[in-house]
Amino acid sequence: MFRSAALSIFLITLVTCTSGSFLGITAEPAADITDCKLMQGTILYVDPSVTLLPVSNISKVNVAVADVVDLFGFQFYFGYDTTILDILGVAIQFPFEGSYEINETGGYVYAMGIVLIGYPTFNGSAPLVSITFEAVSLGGCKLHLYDTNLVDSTLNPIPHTITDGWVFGDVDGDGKIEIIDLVLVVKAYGSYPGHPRWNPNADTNCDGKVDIQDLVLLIKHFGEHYL
Ligand SMILES: [Ca+2]
Ligand SMILES: [Ca+2]
Repeated sequence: MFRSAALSIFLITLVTCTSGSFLGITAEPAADITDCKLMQGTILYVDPSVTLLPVSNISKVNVAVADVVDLFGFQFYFGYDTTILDILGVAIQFPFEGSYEINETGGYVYAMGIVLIGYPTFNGSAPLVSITFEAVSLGGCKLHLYDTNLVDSTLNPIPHTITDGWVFGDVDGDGKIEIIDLVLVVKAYGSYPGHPRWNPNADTNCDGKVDIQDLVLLIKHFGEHYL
């Protein structure tokens, strides 16, 4: 009963702290990984930022917070491509409790939590929620955090930066990152959706274009085997 009351207060606060609806809660604009390394302050991020995952394999990422002070509660949406990933499980991490929804139609996981009754608000860095998934088809997929909210013990929003993650297999799906994958990226280099040379599997960082960043990602993991 006590916990339900606390959850209700948290939800009401999230609504009143924003000018929009509950689903319209906004946060700081997302920054890329390079920017985040240069920034100070609280970060909500996908850890690890890159997950290499061949088809039919299972992996897990955490949605984690870094350098937070007086964290009482959180909520976020975790968007993903349902044609590439199947969400298998979601777990709110200690010392938080909460709830979640896996919405395959909308292509997102929604999660919220508050500190367990009897525990102090949280300071520091820790995973908030773990999300387990299986790759069901070849390709890359951004793990996009949006409509995020962190609140402190006075139920005021905590400013924070967001860092997304992404998942990819290798370009040709044989479980190895080798020269043929680089060749496929080169063949699709400069392309985008609708372009005659577009190959979505070559867009390893899922930003809608095949460019130097896709090559760099492959080179970074060159020689790795997954099967
Ligand atoms: Ca390959
Ligand atoms: Ca790309």
